[in-house]
Amino acid sequence: MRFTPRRANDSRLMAALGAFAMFALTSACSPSSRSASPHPPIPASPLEGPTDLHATADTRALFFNLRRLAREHVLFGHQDDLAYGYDWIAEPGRSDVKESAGAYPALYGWEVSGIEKDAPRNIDNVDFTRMREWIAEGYRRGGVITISWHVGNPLTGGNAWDTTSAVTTILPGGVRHEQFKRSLDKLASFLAALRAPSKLTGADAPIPIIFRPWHELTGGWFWWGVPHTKNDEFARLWRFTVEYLRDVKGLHNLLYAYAPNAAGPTGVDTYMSGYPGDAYVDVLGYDRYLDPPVSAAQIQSFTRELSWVVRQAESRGKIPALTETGMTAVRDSLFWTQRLARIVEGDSLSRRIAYVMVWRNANRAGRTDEHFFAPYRGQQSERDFRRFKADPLFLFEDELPNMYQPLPASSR
Ligand code: BMA
Repeated sequence: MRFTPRRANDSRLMAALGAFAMFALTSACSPSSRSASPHPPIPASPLEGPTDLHATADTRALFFNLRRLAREHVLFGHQDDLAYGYDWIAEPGRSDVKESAGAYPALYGWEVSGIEKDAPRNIDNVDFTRMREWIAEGYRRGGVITISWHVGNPLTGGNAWDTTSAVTTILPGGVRHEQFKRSLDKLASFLAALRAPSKLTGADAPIPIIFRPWHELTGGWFWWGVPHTKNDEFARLWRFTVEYLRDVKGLHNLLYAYAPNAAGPTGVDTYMSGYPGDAYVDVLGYDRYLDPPVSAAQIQSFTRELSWVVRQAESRGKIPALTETGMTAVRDSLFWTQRLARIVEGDSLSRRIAYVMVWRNANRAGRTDEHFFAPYRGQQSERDFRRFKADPLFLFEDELPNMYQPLPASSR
């Protein structure tokens, strides 16, 4: 693992490096970090801000605002919210969340699978040029942007769900390493093109992005999942990805979200199995979905898992988040207040996640299944969703403070 300081004379950097090196030495070899016991060692001293010591001012402000706001509020997010909905596609201004709750989501999720193949549209048929416009639109209104990457299998050319082991081949020295760097080059070009007037200066600047690569690593359904890797290949892939985008491509508008899925009896048994180290992660995320009927026991276990993630994040100076959740087709008219809100508000720790994002509302045309995770106008949970919106814990876009306004050091 290589972490080359970019400014050797930065005493703050050297202090962080010293702490990190001490933590890395004490934990990298310890069985707990490798066997990923639910309570891995807590670092000597959390990094004090974003992992990128050269993050843009807007990106640094977003980091500190998310971490600070998490003590009192949870941003509500939705995937592909501006691009399409249950019964519309690419209609200006439309949003199923806005049309059912009365406001846009506070956080917008986008997916860039296909960018690595120079495709004009992503895996869900969203045009990349339009996506850049929608990302800028949400940012201009003050929203927060997060991006995932269901990148195709680099060895077989298959999709993300082709679980032919491939991580070894794209690491330095692997047969597809040069190809992988080209994929990262294309991703970097897209991310670098996400620009808008800075919320701070008004000058054209990169839009801060919470980048969530290699997600659901503790599951076996993606080729990058830890079950398809050996030793610390996943952590090495994560560190290479961060160092290449940051240090080679010069991207300083990214916060990196590490997002395992629920796995094992406690849900978080293997959470740290791919953990690359505190110097490479800004957000500790968690992906878990719900199927009806949701039992009280499921609500309680989900609350316990979120509390664990919050405790880990806060002890490391990171941002905790429920990075993907929801119930397919929301087949529960009280899902929002009686299930999701109950899970998040279940105890004093679980409610301190910074955001919760539900997955996309696939357009029903051409589908035989109902694949949506937020209500649309007239959907059975719409009324309950409005009650959820009224819950002061949860913030939609119309309730957001300026997430890009620098916080004084005293209140970070
Ligand atoms: C999955 C499903 C797929 C989609 C993929 C990437 O959860 O929604 O339909 O292609 O995410 O967005």
